[in-house]
Amino acid sequence: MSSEKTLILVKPDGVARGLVGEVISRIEAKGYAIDALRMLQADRAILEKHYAEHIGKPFYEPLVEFMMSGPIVAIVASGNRVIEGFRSLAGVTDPTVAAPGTIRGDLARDQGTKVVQNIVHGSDSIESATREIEIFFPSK
Ligand code: DAT
Ligand code: MG
Repeated sequence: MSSEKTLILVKPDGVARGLVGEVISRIEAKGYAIDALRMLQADRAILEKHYAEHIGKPFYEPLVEFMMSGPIVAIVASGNRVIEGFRSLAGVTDPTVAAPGTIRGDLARDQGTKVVQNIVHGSDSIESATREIEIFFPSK
């Protein structure tokens, strides 16, 4: 059985604060494999695809602007139930209430911005993971 894959992004706040290694360490410490990794400056076209589900929401434009504000790191991680497992490692969307012990709970807080800045993205389903991996790693 081929193992499940997920798309993880270290967002511009995570890269700017020097937390790339911390995020990778938590993925590896949990026991997931890093299959692919690249640093990039995302453009609007790639983000419109990635965040298509959020088009029209009040935080959509701030989200796209934030994600273009600096380099990001895209990671494909794999392992049984990695999609659910990484979402658990990341914690809930709002870092103020994300549980201590999670990436968002330990490393992020409300910055008073229009979009929540919360260090990482993780795919939320097998369908999302397949779609998102193709966006950031077109050959995989
Ligand atoms: P998640 O990243 O936990 O899957 P999401 O897909 O609902 O959350 O939203 C994508 C990102 O947009 C999220 O990480 C932070 C931001 N965001 C979500 N809901 C928001 C809101 N109500 N106000 C401001 N930013 C929001
Ligand atoms: Mg999401």
